[in-house]
Amino acid sequence: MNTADYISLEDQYGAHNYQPLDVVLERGDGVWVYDVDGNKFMDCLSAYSAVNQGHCHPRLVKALSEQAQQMTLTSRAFRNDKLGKFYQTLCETTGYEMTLPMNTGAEAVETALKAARKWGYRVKGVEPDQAEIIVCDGNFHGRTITVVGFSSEAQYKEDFGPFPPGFINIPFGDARALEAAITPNTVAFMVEPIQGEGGVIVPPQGYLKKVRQICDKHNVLFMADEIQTGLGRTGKLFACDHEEVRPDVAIIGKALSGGFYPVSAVLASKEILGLFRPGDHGSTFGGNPLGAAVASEALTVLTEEGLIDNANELGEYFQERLAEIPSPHVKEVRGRGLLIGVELKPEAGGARRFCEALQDRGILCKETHQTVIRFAPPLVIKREDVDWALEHITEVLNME
Ligand code: IF1
Repeated sequence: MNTADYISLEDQYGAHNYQPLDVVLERGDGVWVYDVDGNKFMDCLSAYSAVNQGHCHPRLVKALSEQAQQMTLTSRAFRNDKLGKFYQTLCETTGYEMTLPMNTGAEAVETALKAARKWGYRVKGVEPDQAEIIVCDGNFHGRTITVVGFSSEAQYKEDFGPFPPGFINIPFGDARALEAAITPNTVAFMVEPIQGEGGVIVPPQGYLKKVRQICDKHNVLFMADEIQTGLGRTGKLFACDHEEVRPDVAIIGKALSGGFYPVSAVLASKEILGLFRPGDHGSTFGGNPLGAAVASEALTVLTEEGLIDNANELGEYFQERLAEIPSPHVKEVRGRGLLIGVELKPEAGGARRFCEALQDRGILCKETHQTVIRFAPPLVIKREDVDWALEHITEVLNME
């Protein structure tokens, strides 16, 4: 079978809810991936920041395969011997008191929304069914009906309504709009510290600090969706750490398992997560021993191997060097750590053709919002890899 055969199989039997680049990958190692025709590429997407630890990290391969031979799933009807240790590692690494594990990012977001509403009714004293949660335009928090219901992207919602009420949208990066939108029924504000899908949008300096103050003043929970920005991607454990701000609720996923297995989690205080009673919430797979074993190891790898500092150092270097590239097409280079967006001018003819040209030169990345090329390699990347990529990126950004 060659690339075309694999693609036609997918096209015949699978729903066409994606338009991937025509590359069929079969193997990965660190920042490198290999396709079925024997081509080698640098992965500059990292599965949307899920493989921060690099493809097939040996310690994660070991953790996964050892645990797979021991036990994979118990359900939460019984306890397992990996869950407590995972909780402890997660809480000690992040400094939160409690956690609630799920699988995908969208599930963790739903869990956080439920937690916020419960807190609103039980602690803040909001009347039943009146809770309001404020979110931002340009958000991306997942694909469930509740979550797409407050998306500002028409395509994400079209044909999927009706949607649950109780969500209010405000502009991203605008602290005044937040304060103006708060009512006595507001229980939470949920925000991405840097909007990923929105086009790698970094809010104005001091925004998150102001959000913290406003939420404190009005007794509203500050909930950060760190699913994409968290776990080292931006050069700190959390993107909120850049402003030395601690949200009441942090939502993580993706790199929590190093891309081996879907593991997500909500992190918060006992005041918030302690409100859940048996039967309130759950998941067949959430907190399973396979996920717990892999996630414990994935967190340890991040900290022990210095990947967060590497993201900080090489992210800054990568971004600076990208900004120096003389190119007729580039409007702006922005981002934090190894979450970098290169926005092209409207007349550049869209980012997709640049991604395809990069693919031809051995670099895989994905456009977002038609005009932004996102560079987000695994955090194990080395300086020489960045230099290699920059040579090719320079050529591509100078094509006709
Ligand atoms: C797809 C984007 C990235 C996320 C944030 C929650 C979730 C995501 C901040 C949901 C997921 C993914 C999903 C993937 C594409 C991707 C994405 F381009 F759509 F925006 F990363 F940039 N919060 N993001 O970024 O997590 O349920 O998927 O585990 O194709 O939908 P999930």
